[in-house]
Amino acid sequence: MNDMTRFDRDEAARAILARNDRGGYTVPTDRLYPFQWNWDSAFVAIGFALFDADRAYRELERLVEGQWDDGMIPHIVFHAPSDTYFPGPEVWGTRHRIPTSGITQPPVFGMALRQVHEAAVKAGLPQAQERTSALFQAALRSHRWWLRARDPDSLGLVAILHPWESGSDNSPAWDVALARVPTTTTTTIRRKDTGHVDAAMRPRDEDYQRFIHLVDTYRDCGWDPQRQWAAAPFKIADVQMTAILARATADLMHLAETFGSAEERTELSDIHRRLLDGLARRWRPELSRFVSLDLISGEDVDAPTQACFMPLVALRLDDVQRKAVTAEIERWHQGLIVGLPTTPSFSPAFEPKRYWRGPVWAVVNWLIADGLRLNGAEDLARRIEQGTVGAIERAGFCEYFDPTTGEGLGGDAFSWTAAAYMVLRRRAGSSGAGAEAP
Ligand code: 9WN
Repeated sequence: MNDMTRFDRDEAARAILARNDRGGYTVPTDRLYPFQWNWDSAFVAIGFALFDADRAYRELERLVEGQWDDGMIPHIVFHAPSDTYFPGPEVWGTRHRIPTSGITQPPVFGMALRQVHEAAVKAGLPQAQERTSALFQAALRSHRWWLRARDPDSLGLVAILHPWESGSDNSPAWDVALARVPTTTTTTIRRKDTGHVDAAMRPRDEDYQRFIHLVDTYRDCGWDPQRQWAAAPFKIADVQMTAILARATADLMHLAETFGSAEERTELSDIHRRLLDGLARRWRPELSRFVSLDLISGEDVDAPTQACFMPLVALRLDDVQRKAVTAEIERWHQGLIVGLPTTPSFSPAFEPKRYWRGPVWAVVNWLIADGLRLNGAEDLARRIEQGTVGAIERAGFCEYFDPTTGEGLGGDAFSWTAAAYMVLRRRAGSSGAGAEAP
């Protein structure tokens, strides 16, 4: 992509979204991920909002077709059959109107809705009010589900019951907890991912055995949230998930000024307060980061991963915390070509090419930069954005990047990387071309 102008690259990013369009929803990439994924679609909607607010709404509306009656928005909606992905709908065995998975993913949805709404109003799109209003109600029902199903003890932290819910599937953050999950499965595992990309860039077979053991366990609970909560052998109150939920709640509070009732505004403020308090308690000054809580062992999750900085998207840090976090993020970048790595190179768990154990993801940098900017660390935010844009300009719209070499890895022509490029290039201000992350 090095000989392309920024205009050409923007066109290339739009072309990827067009190529991955399957009829109002966007697959993350062809074949490797042939369905609609929850948080991918939310990021993609924000990308669409830059040039086509109607299509941005469609992305969210199609995702909501998969929303369960209890409010959960599943992590995959299987709109049309495909045999290039495992596990497909037959493994999940859920009973929604259309086939879906039975778990969820980070609720970027509320963040996206606010941005799509603002873009639609700016563009004078007809029916923007009605469309936002319907999606606002869907988001509100999903946030209620989160608090009810995933914080039943009112910790102010929401829990994941499966690593796939985190979106950071094989992160070292789950190593200790996942080791307790048996590798036995009743489902036959037929991995397809390693037929599309190098197995060295993917989770290991043992990870998949545990992932599928969890799916088997929850399917045996009939996907009932209370039974799953009681049976879960993996249960982590996750600071990344909680932070995204808290931030999305703040965005819904903003929309609620127009689209919510007085009761709904109060309800959202209460949810927001509860989540901010929960997150604030997870700060560990001796580590300069936030830590998740393993609800089965009662222990802190002390593995350093990108999740530890995600609370910045929701919390206003005090001066001491801000200085500590920015110094820590700078340390994570040292010696690397592209930041922010999902696991720092000083960690024994660091693997620069293996999925969530080191590689850089454009959407993670997008959120972290957003959180840094919210907390007044404008310069570092811009450098992360420029570094990400530069990496995409050098290596293409790949799924993720090796932080030590900048090499593009995983699937290519990736939807959320295309969306991230368009958004970050505008936010970073000057061209990212050739720019290195800090
Ligand atoms: C399982 C689609 C998704 C992302 C996740 C990423 C990966 C799926 C997989 O791909 O997960 O959900 O099969 O590996 O980890 O964040 O949403 O891009």
